[in-house]
Amino acid sequence: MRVVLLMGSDSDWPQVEKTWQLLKEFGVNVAAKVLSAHRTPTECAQFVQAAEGSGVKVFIAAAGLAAHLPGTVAAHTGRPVIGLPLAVGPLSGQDALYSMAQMPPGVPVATVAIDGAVNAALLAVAILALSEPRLATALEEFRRRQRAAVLAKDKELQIRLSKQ
Ligand code: RP5
Repeated sequence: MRVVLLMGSDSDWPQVEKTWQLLKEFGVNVAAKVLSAHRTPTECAQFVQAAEGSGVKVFIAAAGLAAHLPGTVAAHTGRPVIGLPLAVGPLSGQDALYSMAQMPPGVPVATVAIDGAVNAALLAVAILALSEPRLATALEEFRRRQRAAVLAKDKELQIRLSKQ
């Protein structure tokens, strides 16, 4: 297993499913797990340490509200931790974003946008791609298709405008 996708609650799954799907599309071996920094602190620490020992390269931790999951994961591993703040509750994810982004010096969390499920997966792939040429090639291909899609949309727009 190369990546672990942790979430603070099973209620988070609809917002993190895209991360899971995209990692699968890249052929990344990923496991998903519900663990809470607050509700299962002991299990969280044990799981992260065991995962690091079994060769997990990157952790993605998604949570909403006072989202301490990525910070807790980062406290227990030196491997890269990607924080995915979720739009949950009255503050719509701003609380989770600040919790993840404002880590104290010494324990970094690479925080993506609120509900940034796609970029969480792409960042994990980019980290793995540093040592896996197959993923580097796949990432280049992803960018190539993305570029082609934007250029095609612009072409369609120009055609529509030229008819007005
Ligand atoms: C956070 O609290 C979870 O990540 C979730 O986003 C939020 C609410 O969890 P539930 O009450 O739905 O289990 O820890």
